[in-house]
Formats: sequence, C-alpha cells, structure tokens
Amino acid sequence: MNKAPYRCGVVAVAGRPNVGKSCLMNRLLEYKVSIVSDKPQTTRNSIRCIYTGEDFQAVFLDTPGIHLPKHKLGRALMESATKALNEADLVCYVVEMGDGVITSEDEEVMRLLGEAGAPVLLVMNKADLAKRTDAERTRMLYGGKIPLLGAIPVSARTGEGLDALLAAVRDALPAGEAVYDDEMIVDRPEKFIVAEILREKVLLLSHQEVPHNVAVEIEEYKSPDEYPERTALFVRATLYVEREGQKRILIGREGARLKEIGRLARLDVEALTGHKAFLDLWVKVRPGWRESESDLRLFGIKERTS
Ligand SMILES: Nc1nc2c(ncn2[C@@H]2O[C@H](COP(=O)(O)OP(=O)(O)OP(=O)(O)O)[C@@H](O)[C@H]2O)c(=O)[nH]1
Ligand SMILES: [Mg+2]
Repeated sequence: MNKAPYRCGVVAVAGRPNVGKSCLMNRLLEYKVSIVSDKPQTTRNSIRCIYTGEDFQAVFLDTPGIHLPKHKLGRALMESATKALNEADLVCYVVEMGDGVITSEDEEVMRLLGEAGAPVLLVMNKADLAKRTDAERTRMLYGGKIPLLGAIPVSARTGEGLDALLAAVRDALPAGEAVYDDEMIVDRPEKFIVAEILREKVLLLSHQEVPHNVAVEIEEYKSPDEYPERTALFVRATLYVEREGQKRILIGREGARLKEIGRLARLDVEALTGHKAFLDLWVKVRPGWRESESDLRLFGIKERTS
C-alpha cells in the first residue's frame, strides 16, 4: 500500500472579533502564541502559528477579527485579515456555536471568504457554553449561506473537538513538504510576543475606550540569551495612549494600575522565556496614533512594505 503523501499548507483562522480565534491557536499549539481578551479587536497582526503533526504541517494564520472599521487602525486590521484569506489553502471560519443569528460582521466575513475562494471549514467554538443541539442548527445556519467542507464543534477552553479539527485540517491540505522546521511554533520574535503580553494585560485591566487606544513599543530588550553577562531579561517599554485622561487611567492611583500590568506581564514573560524578567514601563501620550499611517507602521500594525 502507498504511504499517504506529506501535506503542508496555510490555514487562515478567521471570524468576527471575540469568537476565540487566538484562544484556539494557543490551545492547539499548547503555547501562548497569541494574546486573548474579552474585548473585541484584541489581535492586531496576522501571526503564523505552526503545527507540525506526524504527516502534515499546518501553518495557521491567526488573524484580526473581521469587523466594519471606524478608523485607520481598524482598516489596517482588515487589510491584514484579508491578506491572510487570500494566501490561504484553507480557511477555518470560527463562529460561536451558540450563535442563533448571523450578524453584519459575519455577513462581511462570508463576503470576504467568497472573494478569497479557499475552501472553508466551519469551526463552531465555545461548545462548552452551547447546547448539543446548537451544533446542527449552527451548521445549517452557515451552511445555507456558503459552501462548507465540514462543520466541527470545538471548545478552545476545554480542548473538546480539537483532534477532529486537526484531522479535518490535515485532510484538506495540499500535498507538499514542510516549510518550517518542526521545532518552530510561531514566526514572531520573542520581543513581539512580550509587547503583545503587555497589551493583553492592558486589555485585562482597563475598560471602555482605553484598551483600544493603547499601542506598545519595546525600546530596549536585553535577554541573557544574547547578553550572557546578564542574569535577568531587561525590557523597557512604552505604552502609548491618545489622550492625557487615558494616561492617568493607565497609570492609576499612585501608579497602582501600571504596577499591576507590569506584575502580571512579568509572570507571563518569565514563563515564556524561562528567565527572570525586569520590566521598566512608561506611559506616553501620542495624539491620534490610530489615524496615522506612520504610527501604525512604527507599531508594526501596518506592514512597512505595503
Ligand atoms: N467559554 C469559552 N470561552 C472562550 C472559548 N474560546 C475563547 N473564549 C473566550 O472568548 C474571549 C475572546 O477570545 P479571543 O481568543 O481573544 O478571541 P479572538 O477571536 O481572537 O478575538 P479578536 O482577536 O479580537 O478577533 C476570551 O475571553 C476567551 O477567554 C471557549 O471555547 N469557551
Ligand atoms: Mg485574536
């Protein structure tokens, strides 16, 4: 009997904001590749997360949630998501399994999926919150709108359904050699993930418009991996906000909020890097950065080449 060919391809993980795309990536890779929060528009870059199985390699692209943008930041997020869809051999379209209706954002996702043309696997996430009967109802709801390769109930929280998802992804990939080394999990440098962890803690500890107004820049990054004379990782980072009031909120009374952001981030950074870490955090006002092309490039949200 012939051995099945090795398979490899790009799998865009797309859907409206907050359905659990990044959470799903972290769970599949058993590694914190992408930050998660209960606020929409958490993810700002398409992040390549590489899953290497026995006989396949799936290059997942975690994408920013598809929504109707209100400013340049939002438009840059949409460009990044659309680019990922156009590059994909397969799309995992993530929805919430309990979804009873199709929202305008999901209409937009389906329009973009139609334009991109890659086959679509419906991933019905948050099965832990839904009723068993929701699976069939959700499959019918979306299946009535677009052609689906399949529909799989999963829970990024409990891990339910992930083996079935990986099997379906594998079967849909084209034959091909692995593109990445099998030890590679994420295509972004450690420094990028540390900046994202800081943003995650801002999202966790702030509310209303503040979280969406924050961008993180790492000004200095000295790891014992590169500087053996050091025993701890040193990170100096600036959190940019758009207004003075937001700066006050982020710093908090007597610096309490900024301190807590630093403490929580430090724990994650230490777990990620395996080094003791020292984070030196600053908050600065940069009016209108979300509407500035050059700032979006500076913060790595918009690609420098595009
Ligand atoms: N109960 C439950 N909650 C989940 C599950 N998956 C994700 N969540 C929660 O849903 C929220 C959104 O998760 P994210 O992974 O940040 O969602 P996202 O789709 O990446 O969002 P954007 O990056 O904004 O597009 C978080 O509060 C998660 O903890 C799940 O399977 N079950
Ligand atoms: Mg995300």
